[in-house]
Amino acid sequence: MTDDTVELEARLEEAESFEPPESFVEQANVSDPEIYDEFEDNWPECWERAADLLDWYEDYDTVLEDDDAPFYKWFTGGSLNASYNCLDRHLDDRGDEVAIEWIGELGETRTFTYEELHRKVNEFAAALREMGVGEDDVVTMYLPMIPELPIAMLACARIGAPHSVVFAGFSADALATRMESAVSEYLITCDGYYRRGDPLHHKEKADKGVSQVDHDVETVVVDRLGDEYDHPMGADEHDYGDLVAEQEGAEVEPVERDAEDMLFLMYTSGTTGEPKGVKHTTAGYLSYVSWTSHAVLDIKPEDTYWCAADIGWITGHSYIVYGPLSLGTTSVMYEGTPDYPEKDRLWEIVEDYEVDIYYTAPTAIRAYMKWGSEYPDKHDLSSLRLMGTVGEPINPRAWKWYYKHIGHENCPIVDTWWQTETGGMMVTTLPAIGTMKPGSAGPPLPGIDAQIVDTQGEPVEAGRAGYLTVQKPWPGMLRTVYKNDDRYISEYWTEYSDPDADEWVYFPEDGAKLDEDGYITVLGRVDDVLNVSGHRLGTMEIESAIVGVKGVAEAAVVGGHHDVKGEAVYAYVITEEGYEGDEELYDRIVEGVEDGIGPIARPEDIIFTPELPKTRSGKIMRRLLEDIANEDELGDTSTLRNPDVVEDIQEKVQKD
Ligand code: 6R9
Repeated sequence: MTDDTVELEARLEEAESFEPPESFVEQANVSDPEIYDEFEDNWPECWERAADLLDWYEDYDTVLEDDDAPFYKWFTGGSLNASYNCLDRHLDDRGDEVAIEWIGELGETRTFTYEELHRKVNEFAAALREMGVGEDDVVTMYLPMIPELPIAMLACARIGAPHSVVFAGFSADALATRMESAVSEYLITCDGYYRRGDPLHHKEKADKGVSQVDHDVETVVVDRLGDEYDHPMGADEHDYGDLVAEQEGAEVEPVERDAEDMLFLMYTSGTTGEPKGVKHTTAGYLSYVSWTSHAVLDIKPEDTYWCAADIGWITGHSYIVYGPLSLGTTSVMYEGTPDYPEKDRLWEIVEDYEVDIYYTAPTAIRAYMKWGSEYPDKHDLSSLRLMGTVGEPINPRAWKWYYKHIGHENCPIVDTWWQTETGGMMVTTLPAIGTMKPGSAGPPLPGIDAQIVDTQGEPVEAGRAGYLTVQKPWPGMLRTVYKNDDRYISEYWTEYSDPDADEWVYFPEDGAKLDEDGYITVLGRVDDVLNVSGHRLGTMEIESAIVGVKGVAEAAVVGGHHDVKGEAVYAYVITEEGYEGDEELYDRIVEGVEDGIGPIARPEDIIFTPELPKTRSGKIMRRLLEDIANEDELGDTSTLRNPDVVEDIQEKVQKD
């Protein structure tokens, strides 16, 4: 290193805040700081700005209906179709422009112009109709990152059938639970896919899942592996290729959907064992993701934009599929892993496709940082204009590394806090307006009334930590937990709301800190949800998978700090009489978790213990177990019923 670079490095290390470059501000979609006041002074009508980004069949009469709060309704009286907004309306001006650039695991590529994507979506929509899929029938998709996934989603949207996408890495059991809960009678899956060059036989998992569903299921199977895997087909199964071939050239008129009609369901983890079916609607969700794609991601139709998430999670729904396509841009979809075949794969893609905007998770950035800057340094990344992060808190060191080695100190970074339930981004700087502070997401977006409160619900002072809340509704919000309005209220609208006074406060179950500029640093979940590599996992779900393993009497799962994953799963297990905490049981527990949830929930370590630390009232002290996993100083153990067990466990952890 020269003296200059040492000095630069030191300056970057010390800097607490960064301003967006002038060149960025000049071209930004939103650059007037007045926007915050405009939204506040004109709330809720300010949200017309989001609705105006869409094409409507019927204009809405009312922006927000709050008579039945917290069952809010947005843009009522209006009607539209999401597939029309993401495809048809772009055909005249942008039909020949690329909608999806797909890059496969093995290096193969598929490019879909808006015209082509429109055709594929129409053909599959026609095929679904032919199969009998009607409006409001929930169609489950259990597909990896292949183009047929967004095609199927948009085909469903076209005929008004809500989709429920289940992450391909989830297990057969997880698929079955979700299909059962949504009473979903249709499944779109595939024979398999590649991971690091090796074929995975995905259909075996799908078959196992379907066999556990109580009702009949009709399945469509996409052939991804070709001759590599000759999968057997059952009587209720259709080959995707055959179905669409029969519909060649078919056109399906987009169904006019009411603003509040369901667009999709997405299952996510909560405090209790059962995943929640988060319901999103057509107008509120689509307008909100279009607006945030425009205002925060600064997407323009001529951009090449890349969100490196999986469509199986909300980030991919909102910011690979619906937001970017609604704005008519080019969205990159990458099937592979970041380090296959080499650790510079992503940067090669940025260079080759001249990617303008890149959006990823902190866990990925921490991995790149670990691999070293020589990989991005090999490539010309000067096409990048803006970068983003999502999914978990980003530590300032990773932020600065991203800023320097990927953005070359020339790209603003948006650290976007949001959730499956919020539909789209809620707390982040606007890239051309806000000063960036590494580690702090920023102020709430215009029109979003996010406040940090204490246990009494009173706003905290600057410098203090408390609980993040949202005090006014917003268009992208979930409408309910599917078929479970009670759970919607109890999960989100209980802690800080006052139903008697008709005051409703949304509680996302995150802790946060406020600074003197009103910036919010999100600290993480305050419920029993873990954030492993940006993925939300319920400790109860993992515990119930472990307790299902023969030989396990009791289990407690906690999160421990992990340099790359952020959090990792630690399981404390008590064995049943006659069983030993040996390697064999260890392996069966790992298998149990993989079967119950999926490899993403695999424990980092399993600690066998004769007892779990419990309070006098019999509650497991998870905080204590977390401290042990992190090898932190232990807090107060005086309320324990069985204080000795702590030492035993500590010894075991250290020994391992
Ligand atoms: C979009 C998504 C939501 C949870 C959320 C919070 C954490 C997301 C964050 C962040 C700190 C950020 N989270 N973004 N924490 N800073 N920028 O990730 O949705 O899978 O539902 O997870 O992720 O804890 O409550 P989801």
